[in-house]
Amino acid sequence: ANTIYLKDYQEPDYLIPKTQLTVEIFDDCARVSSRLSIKKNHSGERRELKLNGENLSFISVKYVGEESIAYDLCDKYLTIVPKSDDFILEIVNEIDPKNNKALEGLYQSGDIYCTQNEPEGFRKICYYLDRSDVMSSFTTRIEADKVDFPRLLSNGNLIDSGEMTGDRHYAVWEDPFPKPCYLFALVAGDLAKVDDNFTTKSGREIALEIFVDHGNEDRCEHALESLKKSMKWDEDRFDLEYDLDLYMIVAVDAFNMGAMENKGLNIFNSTCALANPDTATDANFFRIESIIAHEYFHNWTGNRVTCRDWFQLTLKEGLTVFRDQEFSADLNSRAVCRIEDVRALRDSQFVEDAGPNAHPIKPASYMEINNFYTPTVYEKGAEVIRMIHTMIGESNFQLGMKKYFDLFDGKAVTTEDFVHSMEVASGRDFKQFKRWYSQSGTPTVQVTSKFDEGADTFTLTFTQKLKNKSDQVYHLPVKLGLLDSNGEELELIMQGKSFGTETVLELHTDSQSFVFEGLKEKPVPSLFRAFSAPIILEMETKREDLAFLLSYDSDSFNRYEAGQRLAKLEIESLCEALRDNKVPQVDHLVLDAFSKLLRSANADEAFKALAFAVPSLVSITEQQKEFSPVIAQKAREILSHALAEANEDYLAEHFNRYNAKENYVFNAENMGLRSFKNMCLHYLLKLPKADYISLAQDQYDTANNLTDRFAALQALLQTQSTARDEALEHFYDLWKDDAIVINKWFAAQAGAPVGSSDQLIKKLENVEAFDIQNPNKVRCLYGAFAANLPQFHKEDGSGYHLIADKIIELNSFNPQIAAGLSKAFKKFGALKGQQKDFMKKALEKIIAVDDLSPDVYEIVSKTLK
Ligand code: BAL
Ligand code: ZN
Repeated sequence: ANTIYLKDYQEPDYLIPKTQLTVEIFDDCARVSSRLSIKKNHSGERRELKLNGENLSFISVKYVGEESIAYDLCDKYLTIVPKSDDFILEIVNEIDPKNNKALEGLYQSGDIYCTQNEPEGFRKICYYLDRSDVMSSFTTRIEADKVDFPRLLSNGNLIDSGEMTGDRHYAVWEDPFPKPCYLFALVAGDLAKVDDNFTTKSGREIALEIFVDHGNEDRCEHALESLKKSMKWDEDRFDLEYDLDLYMIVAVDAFNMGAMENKGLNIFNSTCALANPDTATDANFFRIESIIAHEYFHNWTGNRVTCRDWFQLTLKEGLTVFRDQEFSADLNSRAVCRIEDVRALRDSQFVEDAGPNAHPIKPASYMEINNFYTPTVYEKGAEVIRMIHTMIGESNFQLGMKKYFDLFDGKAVTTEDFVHSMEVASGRDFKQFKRWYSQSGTPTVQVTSKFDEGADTFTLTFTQKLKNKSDQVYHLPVKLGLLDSNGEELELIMQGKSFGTETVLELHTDSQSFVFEGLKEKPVPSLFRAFSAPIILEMETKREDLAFLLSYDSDSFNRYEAGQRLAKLEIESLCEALRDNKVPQVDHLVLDAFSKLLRSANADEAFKALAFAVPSLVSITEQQKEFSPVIAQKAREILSHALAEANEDYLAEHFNRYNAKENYVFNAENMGLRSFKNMCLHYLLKLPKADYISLAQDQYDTANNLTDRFAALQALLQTQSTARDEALEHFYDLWKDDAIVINKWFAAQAGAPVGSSDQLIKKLENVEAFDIQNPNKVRCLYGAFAANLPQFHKEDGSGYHLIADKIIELNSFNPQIAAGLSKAFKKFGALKGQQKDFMKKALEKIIAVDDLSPDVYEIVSKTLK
């Protein structure tokens, strides 16, 4: 596979100001006729024009009005030597959407034709300059059978439509905004429409339309509400208004990604759009709200201002994730959102950054760009934007956004252009800060403290430890406060100046000290509040101080963090005891601290549900000196069991208190109450009592929403009981024909702490509801199994071989999904002995495959290195 480098970027030799497409859909193929207005884009000699094209059946190429043209055709390019600087080409080709199982370009999902063109799918539709810095005004005519394809959709505004002979019809769409071809979309099919409208702040009426399979009309309301909230929020907080008169969303079942922000015509994975209380959990409702928002926000940060090239992907993704995170935080509980965002960041991005496929948020090279739609580019990218926001504040950040649009609206730009806008608006220098874009790995910040009793000073010293030899120190913000022994916030005084009770310090050098004055007693520091920088904090803190912060820190994130650090210290001790064959004893200080939190009056249920949960298995194993998920899982269970036992009465009582049979309403408060109740249930089922199994069984049977029903099923999945088997059977019978809901049944079993195994996976892949060609099902069965660490890393290597075989199977028709699954082998470097040999064999089996895609090759070869 070829490696492509950022340093080799060159401006395009030609531009395509205007694109006119005609797409005719027939039974056995689709015919694409394109009329491209092309213009030379440099002042020198005319060079050859190389149009990208893959998997296309070429038919003809000519200049408009002429008969023939000299051209060269290979499997990747159609090349001509232009006769002038400004000309129109007419090209005809055919494609085979029905057999397009890679789900890139134009393909079939069920009976619907749809497209996915980001990053490089458009070259699978027609010959084109398939690069994001070529922006064009598109007009699209679609022709198809009237009965099978009553809906014909593309970007922009519908300017013409009508009947044709032979039961066919046509529609013509015009998008007034020039765009790169990755934002082109086309949908044809028999879809139901649910509509609504939104009035913008300047008084324009926007039609909102959601297209779904017939029968799913009652699952659209939440997406529509979320869309209206997003439109309003972007006006209120970012002063950004929608620019077309129509906003369409189409939900399809077969989709590689979550959703796609095509101009005026978003295409969504149905899991990320459709919901009602019976078919979606709180987590699904929340995620749908944030993805609808994310795609909507791309209209400005992504579409109006787009990326110069794919190395700049974080320009639009990091910024848009930051925006969707802020949207969710403004609409729900900011504290809960931040905790969940950081938890996800650490469990996926930190792991990626420590593994064989680590890359900077702006990679310097790639073999296959599809492999770079990663937690690093997205979530770490959002953290980098967040650090700028933390350092310059909301009002300067908004001035920076205004500057960004003033300078770059309608252009394809770079991350430097974004940072430049923020520098101009804030008057700051972010030269050093830009290292966050080009260096990979999570930096560690070591902190030591010293209290000088006579001088009444408290000194904090921060030292940066970088991941790679060539790395240079980062510029980063440290938001902090100091607490006195009563848990009160202390005034921060440095060099005689007061900074209130909370401030943001900035680190620039490898070691920096800050002296706080006027302190009569040694304070307890609360550092990196709200997770102000994506770093690993290394600081020796006594268990007593962590318990204290868990009770008193005014920063909710750090309160949560103190509890997690305390629990991790305890789990580490339990792992040691297990390794030494000693009887593991849970520390009373830990149990008391968590029991106190559970009863605390100054925390809400949503927070308690997060803070009372033991740390994730991933976050524990990432800190282990020797990677051993089986021991870590045992230690986790011991702590969970002890917490359940110590609080049994309280959990049982509060489970009942919140077990109200009210109608399901999706809002932050009710979500919090449900998550607390289901957390209680989850802990109660750690205790071997028939009463609690009945409690879960009863909730499963009587729940009036999927959140509670599915939580009961998951609680039962911790047990080996007939209730578990009955619930699983019932769930399958109820939902086997529902493409979305049944996936939860696969994921819950594949990821279960009890009962999952390679044998079970082989059984589940044979049930009727499974389909390896559907990416959602692959993620829910094989993906969930590969994320079930004790199972995937089973001593006999069976987990590795199962997943390797599936990667090989997927590679032959959907390389992108195969490559995604290949990332499961990321702990290769941390393994030892026989376990490592088993994984090595599995990886070598993959790499030996003939016709291995560049997608899979890139991931696996880097893993083996
Ligand atoms: N642009 C790909 C899907 C997304 O990030 O919105
Ligand atoms: Zn995005």
